[in-house]
Amino acid sequence: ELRFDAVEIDRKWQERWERDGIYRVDDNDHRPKWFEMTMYPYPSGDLHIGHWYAMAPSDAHARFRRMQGYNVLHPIGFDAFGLPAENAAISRGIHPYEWTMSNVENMRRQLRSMGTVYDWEREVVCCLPEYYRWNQWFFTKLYERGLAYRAKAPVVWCPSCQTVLANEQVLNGVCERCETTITRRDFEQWFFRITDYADELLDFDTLEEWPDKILTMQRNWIGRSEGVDIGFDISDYGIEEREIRTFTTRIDTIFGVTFLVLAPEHPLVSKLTSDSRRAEVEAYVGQARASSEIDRLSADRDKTGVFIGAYARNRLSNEQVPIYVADYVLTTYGTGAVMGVPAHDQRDYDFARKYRLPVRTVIAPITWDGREPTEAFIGDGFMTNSGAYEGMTNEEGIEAIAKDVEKRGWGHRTVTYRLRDWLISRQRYWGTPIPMVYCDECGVQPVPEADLPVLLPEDAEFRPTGESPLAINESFVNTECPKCGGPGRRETDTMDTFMDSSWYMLRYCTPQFSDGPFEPQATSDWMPVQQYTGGAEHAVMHLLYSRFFIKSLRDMGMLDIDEPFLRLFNQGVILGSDHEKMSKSRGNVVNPDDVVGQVGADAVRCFLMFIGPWDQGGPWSDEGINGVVRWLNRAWNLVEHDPAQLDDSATDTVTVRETQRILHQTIRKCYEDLDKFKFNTTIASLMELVNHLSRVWNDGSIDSATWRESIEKFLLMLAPIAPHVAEEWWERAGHGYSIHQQSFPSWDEELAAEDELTLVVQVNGRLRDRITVPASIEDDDARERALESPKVQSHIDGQDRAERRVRPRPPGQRGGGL
Ligand code: ANZ
Ligand code: ZN
Repeated sequence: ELRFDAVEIDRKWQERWERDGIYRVDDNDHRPKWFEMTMYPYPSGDLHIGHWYAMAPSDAHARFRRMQGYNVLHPIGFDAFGLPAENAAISRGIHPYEWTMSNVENMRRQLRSMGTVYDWEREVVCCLPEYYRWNQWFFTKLYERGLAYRAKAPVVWCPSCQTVLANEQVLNGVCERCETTITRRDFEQWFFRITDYADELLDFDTLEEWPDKILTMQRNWIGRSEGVDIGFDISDYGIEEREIRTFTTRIDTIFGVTFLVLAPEHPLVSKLTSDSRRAEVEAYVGQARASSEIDRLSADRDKTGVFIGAYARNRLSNEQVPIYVADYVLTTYGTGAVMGVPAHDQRDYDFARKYRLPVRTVIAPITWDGREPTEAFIGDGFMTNSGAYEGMTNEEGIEAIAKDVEKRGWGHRTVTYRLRDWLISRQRYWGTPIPMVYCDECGVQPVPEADLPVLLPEDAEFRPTGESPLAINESFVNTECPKCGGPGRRETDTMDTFMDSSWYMLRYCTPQFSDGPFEPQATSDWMPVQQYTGGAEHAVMHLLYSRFFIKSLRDMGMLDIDEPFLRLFNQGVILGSDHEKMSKSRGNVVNPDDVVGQVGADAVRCFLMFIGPWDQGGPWSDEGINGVVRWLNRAWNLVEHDPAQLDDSATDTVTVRETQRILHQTIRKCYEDLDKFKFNTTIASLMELVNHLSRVWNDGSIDSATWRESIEKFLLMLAPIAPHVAEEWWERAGHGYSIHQQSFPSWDEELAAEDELTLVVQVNGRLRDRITVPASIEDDDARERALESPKVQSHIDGQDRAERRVRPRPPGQRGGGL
C-alpha cells in the first residue's frame, strides 16, 4: 500500500512538464550535446512491459546525462510501416492507416505515462508522407550512384494463395494461411549494394563501445573468407564453358578432391547432366528449390545429392572426378560449386560416406597412424599424397599451390563474403512506394525530385491476388514516363521497413525540416548518436543496414561521419513471474497500465531497474513491486520529517561523520553506476542510504544541516529513476521547480574516504603484524585480512583454520588476535 497518491503525483507533474516544455530540446543550447536513442517501437497496439523495460531505464540514463550538464536529445518515434498492419486489414477490415495511427495514439499516451523526457515535437512516424518521401528521395540518390539496382531474386511463393510470402508467414515450410507447401519463384527486385561496403563494415575501429557479441555477429554475418577460385576442366563436353569454377579456403587439400558438387541452381547442371541421369536430377533440383537456405545449411541435416553422369578433371592431379548436384551447396555463395574433400571437410565426409566415394587423406595430423579416418580432419598438419608439395606444412602448401595455380592460369586468389546485397523490394502494400517508373521507350526511370512523394494510394486490395496489392490499382500504376512523357508504369513493390530505421536518427535532429531529409548543420552538430540502446535481436539487419546507410550518405557528401551509433547497449528480456517468456498463450503477460494505475509510474520504473543488471533482464514479480513500494514509503517518511525538530545540541559527531561518508560514497557510487547502466546497484545503494537516514533520525543523533543536505542529495539522485516523486518531494522540501533542471550532486573524495585504523595482529599472544583497514570493517573481514598477511601466515603454517584460537577483541578497541 502506498502512503502517498502516486497516481495523482504522476498526473500533476506530467501535465506541468508538458505545459512548461521542460523537455523541449534546443539545437542552439550552448551546453555540450548528447544524443541518446532507444530503438523506436513498432506500433503494435499496446505498450507492453518489454517496451517499458527498454524505455524506462534508457530514460533514466538520458535524465542522468541531462543532470551531468549535457544538452540531451532523447527522442521517440514509431516504426509504423510493416506487415501486421496489413494482416489487421485482412482479418478485421480496418485500413492499415487507421489501425496504425490509432495504435500510435494509444502508445503515445502510454509512453507519456512513463514520465519520459521525450520532446514530442521531434516525434517521427515513418508511415506519414513527410517521412517516407525522404525514403524515396534517398532511393533515387542511391540509384544515381549505382548503389540501387534491379535483379532477379527468388521470393517465397504460396502456389495455392498465389502470393508472395514474407518469411514470417512461413511456418515449417508451409504457408501459415492455407498450409500448402511453399515454393520459390524468381522476381525482378530492387537491391542496395551493401556488399560494396563489406570491408568497411568489418572495420569497427571508430565505434566506441559496442558489445563484443554484436560485433562478432556482424563479423560472421559479413563472413569474409580468403581463398582460391579454381577451375576444373570440362572441355571434353564440347559446351561453351570450359571449366567448373569452385571457391575453396583450403587449396592445400586439392589433391584430396574425390568429387565435385554443384548447387541445384547452378547453370551447368542441366548442360552437363547425361540423358540417363536427367529425370532423377530434375526431380532432385525441383525439390531442393522448395527448401530454405537455413534448412539446407543446417549441419546435422542428412546430406543428399544425385550424380549427374559427368566428370571433371583436377588439373593438379590430372584425375577425373564425378560431378554431383547436392543441396548443401548454396548457389549464392562463392561460385555455387564446391570441390569435395571428404578427408578434411565434415560435410563432404558425410556425403562421401553416404554415396561411397573415396576418402583420401592429404593433410597428415602429426600423430596419424596411416589408417583411414572416421571423421574429417580439419586441423593443421603436413602435406601428404600431394605431388610436388609433399612434406610441406599445410600453411606452406596453401601459399605454394595458390602461387602455382595463378602462374598457370588455373585460378586466382580471391575474397568471398557471406553478406548479400540488401533486398529492398517487398510485394506489400503498407510500405514506402519505390519511386521508379518503367517506360517501353526509356526503360527504368527514377521519379524526379519535384514529383516526390509518390503517395501510397488509400484504396488497395488486401486479399491475396498473386501480385503486390498496388499492382491492381490502375490509377496508381499508370503514369507518365518522367523522361519522354509517354505512358509509363509505376513500380508496385514497396520498400523493406528497415529502410525507415536506417536513417530515422537523422530525421530526429531536424524533424520539421522540409527542404531535405535533414538540415545539414544542426544534424552534423548532433550526429553521431552517442548512445543507442535496444534489443540484441537487431544485431545484424538494422544495425548493419544503418551503418551502411550512413557510410553511403557520407560518400555522397551529405554527412561527414563514419558511423551512426558510437555506443550500443543491449538490454535483456523481462520474463513472466514463472521465469518464462511472457506470452498470451502462457497467460503470464503483465499489463503495465494496470500496475501503473495502482502504484504509479515510479514504482514500476524502480522495480524494472532493480530486478537485475539491465543487460540480463529478469522475471516480473508482484513481490518485487511490493518491495519497491515499501522502499518508496520509507523514503517518503524521511521527506516528511521536519528537520527543525532535530536538536542540534544532541548531535553525535561520530554519526555526523558517518552520515557524510555514506552520503558521499552513495553519490560516487550512483554517479559511476548510472553512467554504466547499472541501475540495480544504483538503487541498492540508495536503499542503503535510506536505511541509514531512517536510523539516525530515530536516534536523534544527526544535526539538521547534515540532514537537509542528505535529503536534498538523495532526491537529486532519485530524480532520474523516479522522476515524479522526486519532483513532488523536492517541492515539498522547499526547493524550486524543477528538480529535472538541477545538476547531479558531486561528491567530496575526502568525505567519502573510509576512516582507517591500524589492526595489531597477534599469533599465540605474540605481535606479528600491523595492518591498515577501513574503520567500518566487520570482525570476519578483519580476521580474513589478518590471515592474509604473509607475516601472520608464516606463523600459522600447518594449522587448520578451524583450530585457531581467536581471541575476542577487548571492549572499546578494534583489533584481533589469533
Ligand atoms: C574444399 C575444402 C576442403 C573446403 C576442406 C573446406 C575444407 P567459408 O570458410 O565459410 O568461406 N563452399 C564453398 N562454396 C560453397 C557453397 N556455395 N556452398 C556450400 N559450401 C561452399 O567456407 C568455404 C568453404 O566452404 C570452401 O572451402 C568450400 O569447401 C565450401 F578441407 O573447399 B572448401
Ligand atoms: Zn519514356
